[in-house]
Amino acid sequence: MAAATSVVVLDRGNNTTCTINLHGATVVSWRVNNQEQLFVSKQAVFDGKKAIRGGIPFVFPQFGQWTFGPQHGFARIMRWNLEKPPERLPSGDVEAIFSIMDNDFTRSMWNYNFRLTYRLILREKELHFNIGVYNPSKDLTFRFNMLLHTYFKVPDVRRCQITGLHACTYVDKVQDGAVYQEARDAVTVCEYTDRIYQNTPQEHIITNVVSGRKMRIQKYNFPDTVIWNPWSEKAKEMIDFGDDEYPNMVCVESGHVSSPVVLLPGTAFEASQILQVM
Ligand code: TA6
Repeated sequence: MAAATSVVVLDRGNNTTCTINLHGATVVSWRVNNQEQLFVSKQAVFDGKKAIRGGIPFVFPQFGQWTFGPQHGFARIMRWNLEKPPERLPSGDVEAIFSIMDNDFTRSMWNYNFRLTYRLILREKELHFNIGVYNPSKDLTFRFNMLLHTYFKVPDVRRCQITGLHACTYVDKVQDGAVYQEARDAVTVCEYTDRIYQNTPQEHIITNVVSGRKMRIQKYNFPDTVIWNPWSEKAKEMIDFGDDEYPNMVCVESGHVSSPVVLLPGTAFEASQILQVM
């Protein structure tokens, strides 16, 4: 019996593709005119157990440490269903839909019924993410975090500027969770950085990504933005991250993490993100 495929490829032509590993529905490649936009560590592990170190891991139902289960929740270490295989739309764009729902594994940590659908649309220079979380219960409310843990590939993170964070309050996990307000119009990353910016604008621009281009991030119902780079000291501590890889990545993560989504019985939550190469 052939092994069930674990990789789904959206091919729009013109060397514009998006590759998703069903382990965690992790987007592991997004190529625009054959230019890779995402960082995946050379030491990433694809054993179907550990989260993939790079691309776009899907963080749900918990961001960060979790009493009931693994850090960043279970979605990024589950095998997802391919709800709708890649289909070319009349526009020429290509879409696919992935999903997970509760099972013995998830209920052993988080005893709620849920349905989660994750629609990806590959456009000429954009990647669209549309997410729906549904609470099928008749009487139980559940709370969750959700975040797209995007690792952008960059020639040198020290030359990147990230806009759209000015005056935002942030929790600095490098300073034991101390809270500050961002004074800069454009944030640069030149040291170990791990910050949760709260109630951020819907748009960020990252400069000097691949080929010196800009990356535009638009997000809806993701009120927070996490900025992370492990720098040399934390890079050395990660077995699935090369000691010399930190200059070539920056995580700019759209999420709903400072406060949980509260999902009442019979209701749904929707969030979306658009990444655009400019
Ligand atoms: O998004 C930033 C962060 O929460 C950091 O604190 C760091 O833990 C990173 O995620 C990676 O977490 P992981 O569990 O994938 O090693």
